[in-house]
Amino acid sequence: MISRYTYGNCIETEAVLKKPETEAVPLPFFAVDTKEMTLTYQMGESDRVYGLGENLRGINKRGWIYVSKCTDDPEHMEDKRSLYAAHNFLVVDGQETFGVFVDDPGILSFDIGYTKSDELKVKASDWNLDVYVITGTDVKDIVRQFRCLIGRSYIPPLWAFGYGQSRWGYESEDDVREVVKRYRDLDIPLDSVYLDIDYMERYKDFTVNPKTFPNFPDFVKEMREEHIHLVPIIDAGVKQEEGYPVYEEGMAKGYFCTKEDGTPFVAAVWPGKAMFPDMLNTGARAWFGNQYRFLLEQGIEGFWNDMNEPSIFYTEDRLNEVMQKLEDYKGKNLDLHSFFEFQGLVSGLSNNEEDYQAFYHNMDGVRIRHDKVHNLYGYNMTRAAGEAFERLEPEKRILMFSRSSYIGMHRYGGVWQGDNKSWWSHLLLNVKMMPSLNMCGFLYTGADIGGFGADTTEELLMRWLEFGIFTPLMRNHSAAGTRQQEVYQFEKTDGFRHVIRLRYRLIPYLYSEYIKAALRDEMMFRPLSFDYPEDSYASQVEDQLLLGNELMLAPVCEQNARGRYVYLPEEMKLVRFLQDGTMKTRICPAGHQYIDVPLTDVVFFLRPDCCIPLAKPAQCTQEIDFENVRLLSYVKGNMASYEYYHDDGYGKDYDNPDHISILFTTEEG
Ligand code: MIG
Repeated sequence: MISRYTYGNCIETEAVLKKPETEAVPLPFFAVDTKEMTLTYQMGESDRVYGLGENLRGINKRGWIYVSKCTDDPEHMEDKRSLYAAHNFLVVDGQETFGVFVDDPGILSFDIGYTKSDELKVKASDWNLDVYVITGTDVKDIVRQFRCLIGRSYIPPLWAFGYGQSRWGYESEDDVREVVKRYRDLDIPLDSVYLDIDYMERYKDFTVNPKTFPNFPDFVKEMREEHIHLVPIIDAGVKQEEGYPVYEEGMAKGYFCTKEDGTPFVAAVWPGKAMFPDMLNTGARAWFGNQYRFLLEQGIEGFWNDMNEPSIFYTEDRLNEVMQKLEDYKGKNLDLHSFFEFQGLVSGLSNNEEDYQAFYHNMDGVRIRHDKVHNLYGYNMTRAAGEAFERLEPEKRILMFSRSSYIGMHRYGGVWQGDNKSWWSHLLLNVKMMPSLNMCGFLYTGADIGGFGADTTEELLMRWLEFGIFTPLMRNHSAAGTRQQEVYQFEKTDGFRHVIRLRYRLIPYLYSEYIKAALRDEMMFRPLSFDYPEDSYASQVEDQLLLGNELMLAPVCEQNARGRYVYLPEEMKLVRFLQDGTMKTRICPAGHQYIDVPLTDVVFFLRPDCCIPLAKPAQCTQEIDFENVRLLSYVKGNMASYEYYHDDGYGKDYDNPDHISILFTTEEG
């Protein structure tokens, strides 16, 4: 059951499409303090708290304070409180079990046992909220109801399940050709190459550098013939430059955000001085969305939206102010206090709170200061694109994922998990974020495999791929200036080939699981406790996941580890794929087991009476044979069965029952 409670005058976020009537009765579970602007729940000693989508720390969120404030901060350290998204949905599971979604586009904090260990306190910065409280038979049921409330998750094209190579720094056609060639020469499958900001002309959105990509449509075609999709990046800020049509048109139509006095709000980002399209304005959104046509018409079928928190390097106004103040320091003897102030002046230029209070949106006639709706910006940039794709390419699925997001955006695209680092702890963070993102509707997701910032290692990349072959978005991406991270940069490529090939064998299963999860409002990745609620140990497991109804994953996330302890809530079949092409299986009893996982082995667990389809190896998604699959099964009773979803991978006829077939077997395989 879902009940809605409204406080103040809510700003419409469109996270929820069909809103239930507002309840008059007091909010259940929580004590409400309208002065403090808080909702407080008294947690039982062993209550667990799940959710918050893209965020730091555990699967169980208890024990920390989180802030919903979309932020471009590439230091994903344990002590941070926010990442790029605001996903205000939680499920408390324990003495009482319920879900809560706080629909508020402003800054919110979730103190989950941080100040007081038994208190869950949600604090708003404005008292205009819609609060949804959801009860149900169990956690999975509550999540399902929530997902139904917020609408069906985005479905990407099939090719987006292939492996993608990316790097900030591919500058030209030849750079891209080289990547493809190296993969093809090594017989390692690949479906896409990502174009980072370097493909543009001086970082101008919807331009292609004519010097480095002299004939872009032909190049896109050449790549398509190689079964490669190019996926360009789009940044939120539009370069301020006379004669640049996107800028001029946006100015003429009044589609950019402005300062209080109506003059342009200018922020510096990659293109230099730039304007932010008013993504919260219907007209501006349609206009910005239409710009994607420039690339669609050249054969592009996928995009990633970046810098849409929106990220600000500095604003013109603040820079002038700071420059002025720096003048004052000239020739002065700085005492410690003024030294730190001096230092802070420059470092405080980026993503400055005050800058977010200095510009305005025109929300279809209502003028709203940006900070009140901050968390909706990236969502609406991606929505602009998604709505445009429906108009421009109604028959086709277009790949779209974003860095910043809010619940509601999950209907238009996926998310990648932002600028992580080549750290073992960030591989684990990737694992932990999968289920919480799924809870909030984000199914198409993955992290930068190998890590974005910092130098990766061959071993980290290998272990990350061994997990990444299960995530819908499987992309190796890294920052300019870091160690080259394409798999062919390393000494032993046979292991990489083996692991990435296995991804392609698993795609029929992964794709089927993805679509079923989207169509049925289910989670593709779940914490163990969601399926084994009676098992008190399962609720403590933070480094294993269930995938679909069939698999359990237990990734190795430690340097030099050649195995790990795995907790099995029940007897399962261990499946091991070795680099020599063989597969080995054995039945593992319930309980704690030490499992050997040599560096290039892929290991997962199959649940009783389950089977999954496994395709023959393929070099790209187009070559996968979805019909002639073998079944990998664990028959404990009489039979193992699987509900197999399979369609053409491109059309939108999702609900056609012909796409479902039941596979079953009575034999071990
Ligand atoms: O300020 O476009 O998260 O994936 O490579 C950095 C360059 C801007 C941040 C993205 C990252 C991308 C990078 N971008």
